[in-house]
Amino acid sequence: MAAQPSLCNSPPPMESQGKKSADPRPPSNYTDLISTLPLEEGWAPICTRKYQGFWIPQRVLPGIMDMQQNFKARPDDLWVLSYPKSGTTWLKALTYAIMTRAQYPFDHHPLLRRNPHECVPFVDRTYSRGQTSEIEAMPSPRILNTHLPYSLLPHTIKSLDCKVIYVCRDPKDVLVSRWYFNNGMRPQPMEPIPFTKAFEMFCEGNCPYGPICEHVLEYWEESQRRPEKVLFLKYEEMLEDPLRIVRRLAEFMGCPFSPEEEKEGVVEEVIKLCSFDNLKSLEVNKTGKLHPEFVLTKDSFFRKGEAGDWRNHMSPEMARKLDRITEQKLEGSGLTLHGVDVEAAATNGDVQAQVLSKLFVIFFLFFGCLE
Ligand code: PAP
Repeated sequence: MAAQPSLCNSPPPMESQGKKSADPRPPSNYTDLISTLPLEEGWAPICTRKYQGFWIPQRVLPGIMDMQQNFKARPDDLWVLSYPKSGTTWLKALTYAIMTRAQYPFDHHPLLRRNPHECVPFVDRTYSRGQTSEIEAMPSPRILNTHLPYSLLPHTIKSLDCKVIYVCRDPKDVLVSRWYFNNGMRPQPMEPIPFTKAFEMFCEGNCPYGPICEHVLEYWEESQRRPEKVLFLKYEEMLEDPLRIVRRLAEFMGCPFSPEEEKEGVVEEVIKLCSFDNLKSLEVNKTGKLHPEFVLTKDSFFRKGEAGDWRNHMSPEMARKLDRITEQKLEGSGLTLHGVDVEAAATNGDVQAQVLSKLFVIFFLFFGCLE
Protein backbone atom coordinates (compact mmCIF):
# COMPACT_ATOMS: atom_id res chain seq x y z
CA MET A 1 0.00 0.00 0.00
CA ALA A 2 1.30 3.42 -0.87
CA ALA A 3 2.32 5.48 2.13
CA GLN A 4 -0.12 8.26 3.00
CA PRO A 5 1.47 11.66 2.59
CA SER A 6 1.97 13.20 6.02
CA LEU A 7 -0.18 16.18 6.79
CA CYS A 8 2.75 17.58 8.67
CA ASN A 9 5.59 17.27 6.25
CA SER A 10 4.75 20.28 4.17
CA PRO A 11 6.94 23.29 4.90
CA PRO A 12 5.36 26.07 6.94
CA PRO A 13 2.78 27.64 4.65
CA MET A 14 3.50 31.16 3.59
CA GLU A 15 -0.06 32.21 4.12
CA SER A 16 0.20 35.53 2.39
CA GLN A 17 1.86 34.13 -0.74
CA GLY A 18 -0.26 34.54 -3.80
CA LYS A 19 -2.63 36.86 -1.97
CA LYS A 20 -2.90 40.54 -2.50
CA SER A 21 -1.59 42.06 0.70
CA ALA A 22 -0.77 45.56 1.75
CA ASP A 23 2.04 44.14 3.86
CA PRO A 24 5.50 44.05 2.36
CA ARG A 25 6.78 41.38 4.71
CA PRO A 26 5.36 37.89 4.38
CA PRO A 27 7.55 35.96 6.80
CA SER A 28 9.02 33.54 4.27
CA ASN A 29 12.62 34.10 5.33
CA TYR A 30 12.42 31.68 8.27
CA THR A 31 11.56 28.54 6.29
CA ASP A 32 15.11 27.13 6.24
CA LEU A 33 15.59 27.60 9.96
CA ILE A 34 12.18 26.09 10.75
CA SER A 35 12.88 22.98 8.69
CA THR A 36 15.89 22.21 10.93
CA LEU A 37 13.87 22.22 14.17
CA PRO A 38 12.62 18.93 15.72
CA LEU A 39 9.21 18.04 14.28
CA GLU A 40 6.29 16.43 16.14
CA GLU A 41 3.30 15.07 14.24
CA GLY A 42 1.25 13.36 16.95
CA TRP A 43 -1.32 16.17 17.12
CA ALA A 44 -1.81 16.29 13.35
CA PRO A 45 -3.11 18.26 11.61
CA ILE A 46 -1.38 20.60 14.05
CA CYS A 47 2.31 19.93 13.58
CA THR A 48 4.72 21.41 16.04
CA ARG A 49 8.41 22.25 16.05
CA LYS A 50 10.53 22.48 19.16
CA TYR A 51 11.60 26.09 19.30
CA GLN A 52 13.45 27.56 22.27
CA GLY A 53 12.18 24.77 24.52
CA PHE A 54 8.50 24.77 23.48
CA TRP A 55 6.47 22.84 20.89
CA ILE A 56 5.20 25.65 18.68
CA PRO A 57 2.69 25.01 15.87
CA GLN A 58 4.61 25.07 12.62
CA ARG A 59 1.94 27.17 10.97
CA VAL A 60 2.47 30.15 13.26
CA LEU A 61 6.22 29.79 13.71
CA PRO A 62 7.17 32.15 10.86
CA GLY A 63 4.90 34.77 12.41
CA ILE A 64 6.38 34.23 15.85
CA MET A 65 9.92 34.59 14.56
CA ASP A 66 8.90 37.71 12.70
CA MET A 67 7.17 39.04 15.81
CA GLN A 68 10.21 38.38 17.97
CA GLN A 69 12.35 40.47 15.64
CA ASN A 70 10.01 43.20 14.50
CA PHE A 71 7.09 43.66 16.89
CA LYS A 72 6.81 47.22 18.17
CA ALA A 73 5.15 47.31 21.55
CA ARG A 74 3.44 50.38 22.95
CA PRO A 75 3.65 51.13 26.68
CA ASP A 76 -0.14 51.02 27.06
CA ASP A 77 -0.59 47.66 25.28
CA LEU A 78 -2.45 45.11 27.35
CA TRP A 79 -1.54 41.48 26.69
CA VAL A 80 -3.99 38.64 27.26
CA LEU A 81 -1.89 35.52 27.51
CA SER A 82 -2.56 31.89 28.12
CA TYR A 83 -1.66 28.33 27.46
CA PRO A 84 -4.18 27.32 24.73
CA LYS A 85 -7.57 26.02 25.92
CA SER A 86 -7.23 27.69 29.33
CA GLY A 87 -9.91 30.38 29.02
CA THR A 88 -8.47 32.75 26.40
CA THR A 89 -11.78 33.41 24.63
CA TRP A 90 -13.48 34.31 27.91
CA LEU A 91 -10.62 36.52 29.09
CA LYS A 92 -10.54 38.30 25.73
CA ALA A 93 -14.26 39.01 25.99
CA LEU A 94 -13.99 40.23 29.59
CA THR A 95 -11.01 42.54 29.06
CA TYR A 96 -12.54 43.93 25.88
CA ALA A 97 -15.93 44.48 27.57
CA ILE A 98 -14.27 46.15 30.57
CA MET A 99 -12.13 48.42 28.44
CA THR A 100 -14.90 49.52 26.09
CA ARG A 101 -17.77 49.71 28.62
CA ALA A 102 -18.15 53.48 28.36
CA GLN A 103 -18.13 53.40 24.56
CA TYR A 104 -20.98 50.99 23.89
CA PRO A 105 -24.29 50.20 25.57
CA PHE A 106 -24.43 46.54 26.56
CA ASP A 107 -27.40 45.84 24.27
CA HIS A 108 -25.43 47.13 21.25
CA HIS A 109 -22.01 45.90 22.18
CA PRO A 110 -19.54 44.73 19.48
CA LEU A 111 -19.28 41.40 21.32
CA LEU A 112 -22.86 40.73 20.23
CA ARG A 113 -21.77 40.95 16.59
CA ARG A 114 -18.16 39.79 16.68
CA ASN A 115 -16.41 36.78 18.14
CA PRO A 116 -14.02 37.67 21.02
CA HIS A 117 -11.10 36.54 18.84
CA GLU A 118 -12.12 39.17 16.29
CA CYS A 119 -12.16 41.88 18.98
CA VAL A 120 -8.78 40.91 20.43
CA PRO A 121 -6.40 39.62 17.75
CA PHE A 122 -4.20 36.56 18.07
CA VAL A 123 -0.96 38.24 17.08
CA ASP A 124 0.99 35.05 16.20
CA ARG A 125 -1.51 34.21 13.48
CA THR A 126 -1.84 37.77 12.22
CA TYR A 127 1.93 37.93 11.81
CA SER A 128 1.95 34.50 10.15
CA ARG A 129 -0.46 35.82 7.55
CA GLY A 130 1.88 38.74 7.02
CA GLN A 131 -0.87 41.12 8.07
CA THR A 132 1.20 43.07 10.55
CA SER A 133 -0.40 46.34 9.48
CA GLU A 134 -3.66 45.17 11.10
CA ILE A 135 -1.92 45.24 14.47
CA GLU A 136 -0.05 48.45 13.77
CA ALA A 137 -3.26 50.20 12.73
CA MET A 138 -5.05 49.41 16.00
CA PRO A 139 -5.71 52.51 18.11
CA SER A 140 -4.24 52.61 21.62
CA PRO A 141 -4.75 51.14 24.08
CA ARG A 142 -4.58 47.82 22.26
CA ILE A 143 -5.58 44.47 23.75
CA LEU A 144 -3.45 41.78 22.14
CA ASN A 145 -3.16 38.05 22.55
CA THR A 146 -0.57 35.35 22.06
CA HIS A 147 -0.05 31.86 23.44
CA LEU A 148 3.73 32.33 23.65
CA PRO A 149 5.49 31.48 26.90
CA TYR A 150 7.06 34.45 28.68
CA SER A 151 10.59 33.58 27.55
CA LEU A 152 9.57 33.75 23.89
CA LEU A 153 7.72 37.07 24.02
CA PRO A 154 9.15 39.84 21.84
CA HIS A 155 11.59 41.76 24.01
CA THR A 156 9.88 45.16 23.47
CA ILE A 157 6.88 43.90 25.45
CA LYS A 158 9.21 43.38 28.40
CA SER A 159 11.38 46.45 27.95
CA LEU A 160 8.30 48.70 27.81
CA ASP A 161 6.88 46.96 30.87
CA CYS A 162 3.52 46.25 29.20
CA LYS A 163 0.76 44.90 31.40
CA VAL A 164 0.08 41.21 31.06
CA ILE A 165 -2.93 39.13 32.16
CA TYR A 166 -2.35 35.40 32.16
CA VAL A 167 -4.99 32.73 32.66
CA CYS A 168 -4.19 29.14 33.55
CA ARG A 169 -6.41 26.09 34.05
CA ASP A 170 -6.30 22.63 35.51
CA PRO A 171 -4.07 20.77 33.00
CA LYS A 172 -6.51 17.82 33.01
CA ASP A 173 -9.29 20.02 31.65
CA VAL A 174 -6.87 21.73 29.26
CA LEU A 175 -6.03 18.33 27.79
CA VAL A 176 -9.68 17.36 27.35
CA SER A 177 -10.48 20.70 25.72
CA ARG A 178 -7.43 20.40 23.43
CA TRP A 179 -8.37 16.84 22.47
CA TYR A 180 -11.84 17.87 21.28
CA PHE A 181 -10.52 20.95 19.51
CA ASN A 182 -7.80 19.00 17.77
CA ASN A 183 -10.08 16.18 16.71
CA GLY A 184 -12.46 18.70 15.21
CA MET A 185 -9.61 19.84 12.97
CA ARG A 186 -8.87 16.37 11.61
CA PRO A 187 -10.16 16.01 8.05
CA GLN A 188 -11.91 12.84 6.89
CA PRO A 189 -10.81 10.04 6.88
CA MET A 190 -8.48 10.78 9.82
CA GLU A 191 -9.70 9.10 13.00
CA PRO A 192 -9.76 11.06 16.26
CA ILE A 193 -6.54 10.77 18.25
CA PRO A 194 -7.08 7.99 20.82
CA PHE A 195 -7.48 9.78 24.16
CA THR A 196 -4.85 7.57 25.79
CA LYS A 197 -2.33 8.64 23.15
CA ALA A 198 -3.20 12.31 23.61
CA PHE A 199 -2.83 11.80 27.36
CA GLU A 200 0.64 10.26 27.05
CA MET A 201 1.83 13.00 24.70
CA PHE A 202 0.48 15.67 27.06
CA CYS A 203 2.17 14.05 30.07
CA GLU A 204 5.46 14.16 28.17
CA GLY A 205 5.01 17.88 27.58
CA ASN A 206 4.28 17.29 23.93
CA CYS A 207 1.29 19.46 23.08
CA PRO A 208 0.98 22.70 21.09
CA TYR A 209 2.81 25.44 23.06
CA GLY A 210 3.80 22.83 25.65
CA PRO A 211 5.07 21.76 28.00
CA ILE A 212 2.21 23.31 29.93
CA CYS A 213 3.80 23.49 33.40
CA GLU A 214 6.88 25.33 32.16
CA HIS A 215 4.56 27.73 30.29
CA VAL A 216 2.46 28.42 33.38
CA LEU A 217 5.47 28.64 35.70
CA GLU A 218 7.17 31.32 33.63
CA TYR A 219 4.15 33.61 34.04
CA TRP A 220 3.58 32.63 37.66
CA GLU A 221 7.14 33.57 38.57
CA GLU A 222 6.88 36.83 36.65
CA SER A 223 3.61 37.63 38.44
CA GLN A 224 5.37 37.10 41.77
CA ARG A 225 8.23 39.38 40.72
CA ARG A 226 6.07 42.15 39.20
CA PRO A 227 2.49 41.83 40.48
CA GLU A 228 1.64 45.36 39.34
CA LYS A 229 2.42 44.36 35.74
CA VAL A 230 1.54 40.68 35.56
CA LEU A 231 -1.86 39.49 36.75
CA PHE A 232 -2.13 35.73 37.13
CA LEU A 233 -5.61 34.19 37.04
CA LYS A 234 -7.09 30.72 37.23
CA TYR A 235 -10.01 29.68 35.03
CA GLU A 236 -11.59 27.88 37.99
CA GLU A 237 -11.48 31.05 40.13
CA MET A 238 -13.14 32.95 37.30
CA LEU A 239 -15.95 30.40 37.24
CA GLU A 240 -16.27 30.42 41.01
CA ASP A 241 -16.26 34.15 41.68
CA PRO A 242 -16.65 36.18 38.49
CA LEU A 243 -17.62 39.36 40.38
CA ARG A 244 -14.34 39.44 42.27
CA ILE A 245 -12.31 38.61 39.18
CA VAL A 246 -13.99 41.22 36.96
CA ARG A 247 -13.43 43.92 39.60
CA ARG A 248 -9.80 42.78 39.92
CA LEU A 249 -9.37 42.87 36.16
CA ALA A 250 -10.73 46.42 35.92
CA GLU A 251 -8.46 47.61 38.74
CA PHE A 252 -5.43 45.97 37.18
CA MET A 253 -6.27 47.48 33.79
CA GLY A 254 -6.37 50.92 35.40
CA CYS A 255 -10.10 51.44 34.91
CA PRO A 256 -11.79 50.35 38.17
CA PHE A 257 -15.57 50.44 38.39
CA SER A 258 -16.83 53.69 39.91
CA PRO A 259 -19.36 53.64 42.78
CA GLU A 260 -22.01 54.75 40.23
CA GLU A 261 -21.13 51.87 37.92
CA GLU A 262 -21.29 49.48 40.85
CA LYS A 263 -24.72 50.82 41.76
CA GLU A 264 -25.95 50.55 38.16
CA GLY A 265 -24.87 46.90 37.97
CA VAL A 266 -22.18 47.41 35.29
CA VAL A 267 -20.02 44.63 36.73
CA GLU A 268 -22.93 42.20 36.43
CA GLU A 269 -23.59 43.42 32.86
CA VAL A 270 -20.00 42.66 31.87
CA ILE A 271 -20.27 39.18 33.36
CA LYS A 272 -23.59 38.51 31.63
CA LEU A 273 -22.37 39.71 28.25
CA CYS A 274 -19.27 37.52 28.43
CA SER A 275 -20.88 34.48 30.00
CA PHE A 276 -20.45 31.14 28.31
CA ASP A 277 -24.21 30.72 27.77
CA ASN A 278 -24.61 34.16 26.26
CA LEU A 279 -21.61 34.00 23.93
CA LYS A 280 -22.41 30.45 22.84
CA SER A 281 -25.99 31.41 22.01
CA LEU A 282 -25.07 34.35 19.77
CA GLU A 283 -25.56 33.83 16.06
CA VAL A 284 -22.09 35.25 15.37
CA ASN A 285 -20.48 32.51 17.47
CA LYS A 286 -22.57 29.65 16.09
CA THR A 287 -21.44 29.61 12.50
CA GLY A 288 -18.70 30.80 10.19
CA LYS A 289 -14.96 30.75 10.59
CA LEU A 290 -12.51 33.27 11.97
CA HIS A 291 -10.52 33.02 8.73
CA PRO A 292 -11.07 31.09 5.51
CA GLU A 293 -7.97 28.93 6.09
CA PHE A 294 -9.00 28.05 9.64
CA VAL A 295 -10.60 24.59 9.65
CA LEU A 296 -12.92 24.98 12.63
CA THR A 297 -16.03 27.06 12.94
CA LYS A 298 -16.44 29.66 15.66
CA ASP A 299 -18.64 27.43 17.79
CA SER A 300 -15.58 25.26 18.50
CA PHE A 301 -14.43 27.88 21.02
CA PHE A 302 -17.53 27.22 23.13
CA ARG A 303 -17.78 23.57 24.09
CA LYS A 304 -18.74 22.99 27.75
CA GLY A 305 -17.18 25.85 29.66
CA GLU A 306 -16.94 23.93 32.95
CA ALA A 307 -14.34 22.79 35.43
CA GLY A 308 -13.84 19.07 35.96
CA ASP A 309 -14.91 17.58 32.62
CA TRP A 310 -11.72 15.48 32.88
CA ARG A 311 -13.71 13.13 35.11
CA ASN A 312 -15.67 12.03 32.03
CA HIS A 313 -12.52 11.19 30.10
CA MET A 314 -9.82 9.98 32.49
CA SER A 315 -9.55 7.11 34.87
CA PRO A 316 -8.60 8.04 38.46
CA GLU A 317 -5.12 6.60 37.78
CA MET A 318 -4.65 8.83 34.74
CA ALA A 319 -5.80 11.86 36.72
CA ARG A 320 -3.42 11.00 39.56
CA LYS A 321 -0.54 10.55 37.13
CA LEU A 322 -1.09 13.95 35.52
CA ASP A 323 -1.59 15.61 38.91
CA ARG A 324 1.65 14.07 40.14
CA ILE A 325 3.58 15.33 37.12
CA THR A 326 2.07 18.79 37.62
CA GLU A 327 2.85 18.82 41.34
CA GLN A 328 6.43 17.75 40.74
CA LYS A 329 6.99 20.45 38.16
CA LEU A 330 5.42 23.15 40.32
CA GLU A 331 7.08 22.03 43.53
CA GLY A 332 8.47 24.92 45.54
CA SER A 333 6.77 27.55 43.38
CA GLY A 334 3.81 28.13 45.71
CA LEU A 335 1.42 27.43 42.81
CA THR A 336 -1.09 24.61 42.60
CA LEU A 337 -2.95 23.79 39.45
CA HIS A 338 -5.52 21.10 39.97
CA GLY A 339 -8.75 23.01 39.92
CA VAL A 340 -10.68 24.80 42.62
CA ASP A 341 -12.67 21.77 43.72
CA VAL A 342 -9.59 19.76 44.55
CA GLU A 343 -7.93 22.77 46.15
CA ALA A 344 -11.07 23.55 48.11
CA ALA A 345 -11.09 19.98 49.33
CA ALA A 346 -7.45 20.32 50.34
CA THR A 347 -8.18 23.63 52.08
CA ASN A 348 -11.16 22.11 53.87
CA GLY A 349 -8.90 19.29 54.92
CA ASP A 350 -6.41 21.83 56.29
CA VAL A 351 -9.18 23.62 58.18
CA GLN A 352 -10.39 20.34 59.65
CA ALA A 353 -6.86 19.45 60.70
CA GLN A 354 -6.45 22.87 62.32
CA VAL A 355 -9.75 22.54 64.23
CA LEU A 356 -8.82 19.05 65.40
CA SER A 357 -5.38 20.13 66.59
CA LYS A 358 -6.92 23.12 68.46
CA LEU A 359 -9.44 20.79 70.16
CA PHE A 360 -6.61 18.49 71.08
CA VAL A 361 -4.65 21.36 72.70
CA ILE A 362 -7.76 22.52 74.66
CA PHE A 363 -8.44 18.95 75.75
CA PHE A 364 -4.82 18.50 76.82
CA LEU A 365 -4.70 21.83 78.70
CA PHE A 366 -8.05 21.17 80.40
CA PHE A 367 -7.20 17.68 81.63
CA GLY A 368 -3.61 18.70 82.28
CA CYS A 369 -4.92 21.38 84.67
CA LEU A 370 -7.15 18.90 86.50
CA GLU A 371 -4.26 16.65 87.42
P1 PAP B 1 -8.12 28.94 22.62
O1 PAP B 1 -6.82 28.72 23.30
O2 PAP B 1 -8.30 28.10 21.39
O3 PAP B 1 -8.43 30.39 22.40
P2 PAP B 1 -9.63 28.94 25.04
O4 PAP B 1 -10.65 29.99 24.89
O5 PAP B 1 -8.41 29.26 25.83
O6 PAP B 1 -9.24 28.37 23.61
O7 PAP B 1 -10.27 27.67 25.72
C1 PAP B 1 -11.46 27.12 25.30
C2 PAP B 1 -12.20 26.67 26.54
O8 PAP B 1 -12.81 27.81 27.18
C3 PAP B 1 -13.33 25.73 26.18
O9 PAP B 1 -13.39 24.82 27.27
P3 PAP B 1 -14.04 23.36 27.16
O10 PAP B 1 -13.52 22.72 25.91
O11 PAP B 1 -13.61 22.64 28.38
O12 PAP B 1 -15.50 23.59 27.13
C4 PAP B 1 -14.51 26.67 26.13
O13 PAP B 1 -15.76 26.02 26.29
C5 PAP B 1 -14.21 27.59 27.29
N1 PAP B 1 -14.91 28.88 27.19
C6 PAP B 1 -15.07 29.66 26.10
N2 PAP B 1 -15.75 30.75 26.41
C7 PAP B 1 -16.05 30.69 27.72
C8 PAP B 1 -16.79 31.53 28.62
N3 PAP B 1 -17.35 32.66 28.23
N4 PAP B 1 -16.90 31.14 29.90
C9 PAP B 1 -16.34 29.98 30.33
N5 PAP B 1 -15.64 29.15 29.52
C10 PAP B 1 -15.50 29.49 28.23
